[in-house]
Amino acid sequence: MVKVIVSLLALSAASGCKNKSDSSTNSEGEAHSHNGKSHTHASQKGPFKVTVADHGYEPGELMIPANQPSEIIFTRTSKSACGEKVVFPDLKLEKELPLNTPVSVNVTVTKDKPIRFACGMDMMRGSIVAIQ
Ligand SMILES: [Cu+2]
Repeated sequence: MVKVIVSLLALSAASGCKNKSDSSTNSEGEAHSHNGKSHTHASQKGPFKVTVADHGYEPGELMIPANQPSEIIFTRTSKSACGEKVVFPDLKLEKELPLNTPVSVNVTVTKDKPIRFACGMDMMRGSIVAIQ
């Protein structure tokens, strides 16, 4: 239980960090730079979406930028009870996914360590991997 609380605090800190970087760049929301080099396309910015469909997670492998907090929005469109919960074993995090209701999760992925997720029964599985 303590670990779950710690994870939630970490998520809050992550979103706070995102807000801080937004204000420090003082951009219009389009420009994006790391170390002065602009290289990230608009399509690589969050939020990123995962649909929980009858056949599983779509996409099953989600590519997001490495080393920065990103918002992932899960929406369950399948009426099957299988997808009612999404579990992130690496993050010690679980989220309930009400039908057709977007649920957001903030994660930071590193290149060497994809973040796995699965349904509550560990039947459907997906992962979040880092792109450059
Ligand atoms: Cu399941």
